[in-house]
Amino acid sequence: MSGVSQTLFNEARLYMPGGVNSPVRACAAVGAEPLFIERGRGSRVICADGENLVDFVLSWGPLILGHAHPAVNQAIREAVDRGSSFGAPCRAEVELAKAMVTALPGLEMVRMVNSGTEAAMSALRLARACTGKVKFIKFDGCYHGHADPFLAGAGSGVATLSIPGTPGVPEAAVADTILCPYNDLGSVKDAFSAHSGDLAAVIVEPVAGNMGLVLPEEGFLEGLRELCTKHGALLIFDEVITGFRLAYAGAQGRFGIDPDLAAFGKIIGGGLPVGAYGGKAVYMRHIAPQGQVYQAGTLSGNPLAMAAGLAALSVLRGSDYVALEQKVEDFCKELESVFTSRSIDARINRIASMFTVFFTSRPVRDFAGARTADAGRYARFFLHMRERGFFLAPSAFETAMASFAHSDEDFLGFLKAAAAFAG
Ligand code: HOZ
Repeated sequence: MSGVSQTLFNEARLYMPGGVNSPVRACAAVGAEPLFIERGRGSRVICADGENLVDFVLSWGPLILGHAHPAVNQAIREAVDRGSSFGAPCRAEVELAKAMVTALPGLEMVRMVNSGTEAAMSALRLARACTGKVKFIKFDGCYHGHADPFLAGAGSGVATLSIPGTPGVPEAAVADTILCPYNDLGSVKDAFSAHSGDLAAVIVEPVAGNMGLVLPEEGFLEGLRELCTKHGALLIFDEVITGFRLAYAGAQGRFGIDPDLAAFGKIIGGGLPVGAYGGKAVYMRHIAPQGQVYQAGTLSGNPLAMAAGLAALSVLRGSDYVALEQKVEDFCKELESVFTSRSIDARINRIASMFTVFFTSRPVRDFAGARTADAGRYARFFLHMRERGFFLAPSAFETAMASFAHSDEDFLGFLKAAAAFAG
């Protein structure tokens, strides 16, 4: 890091904890300092020092159309000319809600909020209210934002920074959080037996994206659906990452599983801060003011975020997800052979436009598996790739994102740079 970025970072540390507004971007886990990004276009970002990088972080997922997509930017410009916030209903929120309900098979009603954290937290509150039960199951290494009950066995920054326990979170706040290993249906059955009658919900990332990328094994999500139905618990899909990325119909559409509730964020805001939760009308009707479950927000349904999300979804509706997935699949196969042909232990998990390189010899199907990966080698890989013009997630416990804006040259360049790393 040099010049402008260094000056900015020094100043940032005076005024903000760690110099950042969200932990992972500090890049400490890979022995680097944060990128101060000036602008982005398509697949690339330009940093304050002039560094020009092909971006595989994409704001952690929202930018599936790439940076500064013209249709999204135009929608934001038009919206801001009409006013930035009203604290009252606007047309765009109705249109975005309708677009989401039309796209996602499990969604009958939706409530807009401002972040994925808020969405997951509110979905859990609703599940508890509807069932009259308190305990819930979450999976080790899954991340559902930073609301207190989810900060047990959490992935993302909590895993990246190896934060032990959850300082500031009272034990009582996580006492009703039952942890199970991802992809382990047996342990979920055991939890239902042990806490029979007490479980309000099972919350799961249908494809886990916060312990690196981990795919659900055959029968796992179906099994969760069956167990929830059998025991009167609600199944909550956290689709903050997978919504409109795994497919236009999300994970629920792609896997054909019908969750009771789901949380969204990222892509539905087209790059602006947003979240949403929704699901079956029979549950959503309990939200105030229709029902008694309180949840509110001054900036919820914000006209700029709604306009950006709506524009993004309009473009995505006609986009070729299958072609993008094929491109990423071909690329990942090549990438894995770049490593394995040089006797470097590497496993690449991938689906749709997401992938994670795990430097390990064993398949990664849960958080314990993700932890077997060599984080030191990942850090060296991150630094090597950044020097050659590629921005990867600065943590071994995150997911690389590709976009419709990534070109064949971007993928080929990545492979060349990775080959140089592999030696
Ligand atoms: N929780 C996000 C990653 N899964 C954001 C990380 C950050 O910005 O620090």
